[in-house]
Amino acid sequence: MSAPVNPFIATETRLGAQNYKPLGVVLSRGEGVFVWDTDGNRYLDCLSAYSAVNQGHCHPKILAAMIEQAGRLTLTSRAFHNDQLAPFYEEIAALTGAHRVLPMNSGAEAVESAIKAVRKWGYEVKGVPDGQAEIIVCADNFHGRTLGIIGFSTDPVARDHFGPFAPGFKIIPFGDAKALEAAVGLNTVAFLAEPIQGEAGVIIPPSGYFAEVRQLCTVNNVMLILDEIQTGLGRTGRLLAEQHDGIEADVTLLGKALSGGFYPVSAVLSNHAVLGTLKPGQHGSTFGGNPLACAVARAALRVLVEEGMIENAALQGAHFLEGLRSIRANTIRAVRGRGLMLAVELHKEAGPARRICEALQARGILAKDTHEHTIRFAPPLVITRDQVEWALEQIGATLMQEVA
Ligand code: IF1
Repeated sequence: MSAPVNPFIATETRLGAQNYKPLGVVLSRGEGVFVWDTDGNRYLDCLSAYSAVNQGHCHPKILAAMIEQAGRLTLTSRAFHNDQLAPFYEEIAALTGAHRVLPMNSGAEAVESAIKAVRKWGYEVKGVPDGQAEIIVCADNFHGRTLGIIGFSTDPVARDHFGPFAPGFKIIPFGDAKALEAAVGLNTVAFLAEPIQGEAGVIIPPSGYFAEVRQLCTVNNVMLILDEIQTGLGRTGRLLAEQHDGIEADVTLLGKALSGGFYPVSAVLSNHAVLGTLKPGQHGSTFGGNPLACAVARAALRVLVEEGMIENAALQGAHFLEGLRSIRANTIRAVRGRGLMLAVELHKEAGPARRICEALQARGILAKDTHEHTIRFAPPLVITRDQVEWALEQIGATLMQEVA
């Protein structure tokens, strides 16, 4: 028996580009860790819009800041100054220790902007011959969807038939410092990596890896760019995931939760001369650094810190991880996680992880599969211990049921 056709889904299917295959749920409201569908069913959100709503859905303080600013001034362009950009710079710099900030909109734009900036730094500061700058990246990376970025993706789905691509990138295995050492050359300007690979399935590198990477980059005058668009802003139980490794990147990329999910806001943070190479006219964006984005981002950062969300992510994340590890389903191949960035990888024979996500949906949990066999759990950082307990019961029951 086929399910009745949902009119929203039918229209999306008829009129939209089919570049997504969403679960069959149509959401119309969100509050904290919960979202509701158009029939009024409530779900615990274990995706958080790919970690953009770390602060929880429709956080009242971010909402208030957005409404207040939207009624005052939304966009000036960067042809003029506005009174929200300076305090945004000050607050994000104080929080992260960054020396310079470049505001953009999407995550992919932040990545592209960093690539432009480190190349320029390479030519003008490091002295790389023009046109020869090389950036080292990792296999199984995910940094976004633009042509520049997918050109150095190793995922055929993301990359195939979109070429030709820009040269200047060298791909090495993730988590292998020796490979980085061997790959660095005279023209290497940067090493770009995710602290924990998200799309690849929450892949945590061996401990000590990033300390070695930091050392190699420093010794070879190579800029270390960490893409913290997904791992940043509390997701892993620290403000930035780099803090787990006791290191500081030269360039840090933030996006997603920088607005708490209200608005596309991203930023390139640099604690080196990198952003200093950009001169008037060489880079920009109509919306980047607009007063509405800045006001929203300021509130999003404030509640993250003031409401203890980062500490809560560490606490609840540890409990969630322990709970996932204690599930005795033999379909489970591996459980990984740091903070509230968690994943359960199933054995290939267990069938597609999407089936589990559908079963979880029926039990009131929304989660997303990645790469066929892995389910990610990344709830808003405001999740409580009771809610974690409840989620673990549902996840355990679902995985045990799938065995039978
Ligand atoms: C999609 C995953 C998450 C990112 C990192 C940059 C960007 C992303 C580390 C680009 C974006 C997204 C986009 C989303 C799927 C998604 C994702 F499944 F691919 F891995 F979050 F879990 N760097 N990640 O994770 O940011 O331009 O999208 O703002 O549907 O493509 P963006």
